Amino acid sequence: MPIPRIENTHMARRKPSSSTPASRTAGRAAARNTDSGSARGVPKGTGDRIAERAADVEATAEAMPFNANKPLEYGYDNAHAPQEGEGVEAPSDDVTASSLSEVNTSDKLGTRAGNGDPVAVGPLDPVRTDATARRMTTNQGVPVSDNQHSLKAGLRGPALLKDFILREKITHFDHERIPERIVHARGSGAHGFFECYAPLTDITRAAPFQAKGKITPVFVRFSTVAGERGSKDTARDVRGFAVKFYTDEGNWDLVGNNMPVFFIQDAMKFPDLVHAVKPEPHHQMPQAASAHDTFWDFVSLMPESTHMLMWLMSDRAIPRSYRMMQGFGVHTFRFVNAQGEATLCKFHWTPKLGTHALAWEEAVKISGADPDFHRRDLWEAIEAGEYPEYELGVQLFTEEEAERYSFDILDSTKLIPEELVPVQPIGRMVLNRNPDNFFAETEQVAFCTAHVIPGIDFTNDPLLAGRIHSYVDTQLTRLGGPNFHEIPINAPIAPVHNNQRDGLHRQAIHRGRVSYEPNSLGGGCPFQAGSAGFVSFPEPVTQDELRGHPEKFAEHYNQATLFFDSQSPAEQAHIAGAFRFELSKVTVPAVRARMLAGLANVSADLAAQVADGLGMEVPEPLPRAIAKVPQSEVDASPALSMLARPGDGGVRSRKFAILVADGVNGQTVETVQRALLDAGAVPRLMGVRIGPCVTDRGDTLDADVSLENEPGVLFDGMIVPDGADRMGELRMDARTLDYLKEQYRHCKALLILGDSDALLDAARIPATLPDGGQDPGVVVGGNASKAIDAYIAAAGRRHWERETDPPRV
Ligand code: HDE
Repeated sequence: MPIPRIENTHMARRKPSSSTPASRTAGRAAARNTDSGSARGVPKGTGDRIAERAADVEATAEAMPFNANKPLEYGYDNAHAPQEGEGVEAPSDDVTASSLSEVNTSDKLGTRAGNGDPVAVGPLDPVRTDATARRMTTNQGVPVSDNQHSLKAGLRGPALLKDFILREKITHFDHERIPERIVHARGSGAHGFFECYAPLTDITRAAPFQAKGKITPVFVRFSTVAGERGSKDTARDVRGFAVKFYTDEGNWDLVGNNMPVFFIQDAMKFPDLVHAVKPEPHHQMPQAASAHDTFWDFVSLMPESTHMLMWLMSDRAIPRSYRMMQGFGVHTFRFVNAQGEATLCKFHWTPKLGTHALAWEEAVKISGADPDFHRRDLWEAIEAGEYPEYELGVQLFTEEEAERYSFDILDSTKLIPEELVPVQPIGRMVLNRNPDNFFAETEQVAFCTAHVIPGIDFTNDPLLAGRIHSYVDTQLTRLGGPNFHEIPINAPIAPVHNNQRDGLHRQAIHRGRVSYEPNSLGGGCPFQAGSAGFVSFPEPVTQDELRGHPEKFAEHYNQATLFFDSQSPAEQAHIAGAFRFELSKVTVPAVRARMLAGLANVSADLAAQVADGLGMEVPEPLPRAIAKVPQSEVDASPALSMLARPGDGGVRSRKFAILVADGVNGQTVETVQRALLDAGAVPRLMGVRIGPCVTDRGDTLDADVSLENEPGVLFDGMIVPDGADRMGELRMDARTLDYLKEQYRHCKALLILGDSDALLDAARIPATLPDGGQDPGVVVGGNASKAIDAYIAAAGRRHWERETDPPRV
């Protein structure tokens, strides 16, 4: 068959050329070349698009006869006042276009491009996809006729290599996983917003803090540190608390933790720390746990980690929920105002629901029953409209004040006691939307301490310096190249324009030929922003190049002692118990002894308790690295106790199990359920198995969880309604008593109604505290509606005062 001839419609419609002087014709003809041009440029008004464009390019370039900013690039004063770049508007779109043929549009090309922002910049709508009412296709958009069978030569014949549909599907599947984060691999994320309480213009020009009520979108990722991506949520560990602010002036990442200090003082030691805490390299054990030889060997040789160890062994390391833990920026940062004046600053997030913890034994059991405990909790709360909320506070201080402190504010193993510098609330963050897709958002989000915006700057904290390098570096491998900023979750809502080009997975298609600056062919664009851009705080550098730390860094124990002494008796007991547990898992006695010698510098009492629990003597305290220990500013900091922040949530969004079986008092269940729902709690009916059970009224209740599928550790409290006598099934099930005992042992509130109090006796649960007082967390009531009120008042917290070591129940 002959090849069809395509008619050239443009040529067909071309006008006959007018009578133009020969020199002009030469100029126009030259404008058609891409390799050489006329000496005189091309005149306007010829009506020829190529020539018109050449004339416009010439006019644009001519508008910048020289680089006016050049003289301003030199000298001390100019360095402090960067100039805005020069830019001229091109007379036509053709000037900055890549080609004139861009007028030829199609379904693929869309319209003729303007100088728009890359597609991922701005709201996520353009990249969110949905297959509702759509047919299935390959990645090339080819409709798939059959998604059940591979292509074969005959029904019983061999599969064929040319089955490109099967091969595409399998190949993509083979590459679904990407490298996990080297630390903080396990995490959960959510979208939300930050709202500013009042303008902070006198201390910072940072965009989120410029007006009362100003809203900035955020994405938050909470994480554990040591475990792998699929590890349990309730490990004893530090929690990551990373917030990406999508501000008008670009992305700001506040990549913090739920503890205000860190193990080490210098980034140089980070790989050593992480190697020590991760599963040991020879056998890859233990997973998501610090309770092993290498971790304690390392930290016992690094006395600066002692303060952080106190936090790690405290209840902070086993939060009840991501919604119930604080967050901290850890390092000292700098706020900078429009005049270039700086104020030193520490960031604090405080949860509205207060700070609450699990019991250690409970955390261990939860990790078996529901390794996704914190992920599920966050997801369910947001789906239910119980939006987690945190207040952002700052400690503000000057360089001069900092110099007077007994510790160095560049040392990340130290905090600034709130009694010394109060925390001032500046805004709130609300998490009100779950991600659409875990991988696309929570896994691919790339936080980075180097992502700062005008108004926020670094200090010389040597730990922070290493982080500023590390986060971008790690994304290059994890997200496969330098364009990870274009992944939709990472793209800012502020426009992005620069001359960076190409690289793996580039998404933006840049128009035009200009990818350098200065230029006149692109009208000088994009031009530098000058003082409207990010201007680094001009901190003077005066000392020799060297490796070392200032003397104040050598004091390692004052704040560890401050932390321990500021805890409630129950929290202190938990710290001692945690050290005992972790060190009992160490197999080398010398490491244990070294750690005990370190603890002897923190608290004689703590060291004695831990030593006793390990069957050891307290050794001589470790020698100190500093000859003269500076006097601390405060002896006690009540703000360091979790109990100082009960929050205002009560039982809101907490889960309660109401035990039901045939014969249960239907009226009581109804009353209790209603009261809990009214208080914002999540009541669930727990039966021996899921499904219907018949109440004493003859109506039917539907148990949605069972003793088997949701162990009691997953609930914040338990209620046994009236009717135990009749509920033979429950009485006969040994797990009922186990559950009651566990609830009691983990210091949760119990409500036992009517004749069900016999179960308390059977479980040998006392109604009195060890000191003989009434236990407010064991409510044994007659009248259900009164009793549930008393119960709700008691059930928003743990009743640690009931604890004994070892447990009596
Ligand atoms: Fe990180 N840290 N870190 N870190 N960190 C990472 O970045 C690093 C440190 C923190 O949810 C990595 O993208 C160094 C302190 C959080 O995606 C990596 C040093 C604090 C997250 C990295 C530190 C943190 C990370 C691994 C010492 C609290 C998770 C993957 C100099 C203030 C962010 C990644 C998320 C993640 C390096 C110490 C918090 C390797 C070198 C101190 C919350 O770049």
